[in-house]
Amino acid sequence: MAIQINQVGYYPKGKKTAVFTAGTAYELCETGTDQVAWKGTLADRGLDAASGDQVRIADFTDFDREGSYYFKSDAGEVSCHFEIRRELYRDLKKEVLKAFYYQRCGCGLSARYAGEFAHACCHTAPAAELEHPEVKKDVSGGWHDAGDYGRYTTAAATALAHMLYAYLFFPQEWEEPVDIPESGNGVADLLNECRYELEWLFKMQKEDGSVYHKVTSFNHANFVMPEEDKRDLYLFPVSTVATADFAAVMALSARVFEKIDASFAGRALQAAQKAWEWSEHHPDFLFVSNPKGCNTGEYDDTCDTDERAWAAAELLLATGDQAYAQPLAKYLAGVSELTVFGWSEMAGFVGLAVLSDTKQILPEETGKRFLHEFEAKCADYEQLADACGYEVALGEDEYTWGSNMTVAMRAMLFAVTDMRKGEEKYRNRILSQMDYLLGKNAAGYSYVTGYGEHAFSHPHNRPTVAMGDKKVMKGFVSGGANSHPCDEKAEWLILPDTPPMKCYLDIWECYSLNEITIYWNSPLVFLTAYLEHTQE
Ligand code: G3I
Ligand code: 9MR
Ligand code: ZN
Repeated sequence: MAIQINQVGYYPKGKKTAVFTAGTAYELCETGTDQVAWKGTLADRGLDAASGDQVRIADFTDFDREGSYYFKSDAGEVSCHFEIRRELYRDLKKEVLKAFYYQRCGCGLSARYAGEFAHACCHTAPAAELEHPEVKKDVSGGWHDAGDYGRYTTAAATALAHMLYAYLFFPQEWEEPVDIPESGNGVADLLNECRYELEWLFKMQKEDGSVYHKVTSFNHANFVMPEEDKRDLYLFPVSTVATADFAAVMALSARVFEKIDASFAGRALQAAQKAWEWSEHHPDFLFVSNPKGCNTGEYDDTCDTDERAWAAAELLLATGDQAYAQPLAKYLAGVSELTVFGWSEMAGFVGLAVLSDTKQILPEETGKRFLHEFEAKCADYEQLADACGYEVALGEDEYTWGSNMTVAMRAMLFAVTDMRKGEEKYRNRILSQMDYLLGKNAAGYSYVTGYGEHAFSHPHNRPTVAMGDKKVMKGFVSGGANSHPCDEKAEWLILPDTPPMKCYLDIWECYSLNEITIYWNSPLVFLTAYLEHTQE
């Protein structure tokens, strides 16, 4: 394929571009009638390093008539079909959220809600502490992290944060039900789904306030349905990152649920404070690597200052108690990267806390520092995107495991900066990042299952594989291109000089390219809500 587009489509208003790798002129044709609705010449961008492609751009921003279309080029190429319409991401927004329901652990998925992907109840046996196996605990519930069946605290906190802030900022976007068992209970399904995870997260806290880093089997399950995975479950040692994350996300939940369910909010705040107390009594970084032979996700980290800062900020907002201001300042002083919203670097969430601080409880200088950093980093990413033929804000050396999340996080950064600045250029940058994720990339795939004519459909996902790798649930985001593949199949199939953006295969065995995970979906929960909310 030589014409790469956002396979879902484009909003009528806002930037619209497509990438051609051959030809000099293009026509935009109406699906069905084949009539030419718009035409233009291609702007030659030359050789693009990240993709190795000769890139020519069709800029059809000025064409704003709603409908279904496809492109033709004078080189004889034809593109996938796509739409131009308002409410472009209304469906996608619901589906990327529904994906979390499919990840639920500790319950059965009924045919009523999961259709052909229904399955029986899984992973309900008590888990044993790895270091003291005689200590057993019920930690059932929550979401399977990814294509594996592990449940990891820091990954959970990350996904929850993207989702809970998406509710705090855009509550109106979550009025439509997504068809989960709780739908219709008077609470937004986004919060219903988050609560399913939060109820599990409570169980991950020990009596003393600290929080286990993860609960997994010692080795990953075979490619069986979750209910057939009977391996023993282990609670891995507590870590300071997990405990601070827990404090932060529970305090955030207390704020979000305050007016919805005061008693749940109270429980969350109490748990957050208990985790905070433990953290403050354990100032040294604590994280225990996987013991020999264990291959489940590590979510290794080297610094907990960003997590502690986020916890302080959220506790300050949840309680209004200025006692948290001093630790907030102390931890923030030790953080250099303020613009990332991922599972290892989290200080960006302090910036989201700042944005949600309508009563101006947080120190003014904290707000100023974040706004300044956000703007400055956006300027860097604008340059990166301009340097790339596909207009994605990713450096050539940044196509690593989960590169799609890096793209989505940068789009989030543009979004939150736009919330403060209200400049059209930011919105256009977000649109371009979405374009990349939904097909305007050199691999030619939409990286969301079920969205786009050429969407990836063989995720590294145990239930999908166990069901025969024939049908796939909609709304899951792939990790994406990775120029340092580290699974056997991809190492074998990706040739050494493949350009980074093309280091992708829609093959289920390739877990370092094509797995799915909760915190690659959750940024799209945020972004679709943002874009729907701000559309003209
Ligand atoms: O940041 C470095 C960069 O400096 C370096 O040049 C580059 C070269 O390899 O690597 C970059 O780090 C990579 C990091 O992800 C950030 O992208 C590591 O190599 C890479 O190994 C690491 O991958 C993580 C992977 O686990 C292995 O630890 C992914 O981020 C993370 O999303 C993934 O998470 C897994 C869980 O362990 C288990 N459950 C599924 C989940 C998703 O695949
Ligand atoms: O399937 C596992 C995937 O979900 C994880 O992200 C990945 C990293 O923890 O590990 C995968 O499991 C592989 C294991 O690490 C090594 N042997 C092959 C396993 C899958 O085929
Ligand atoms: Zn399970």
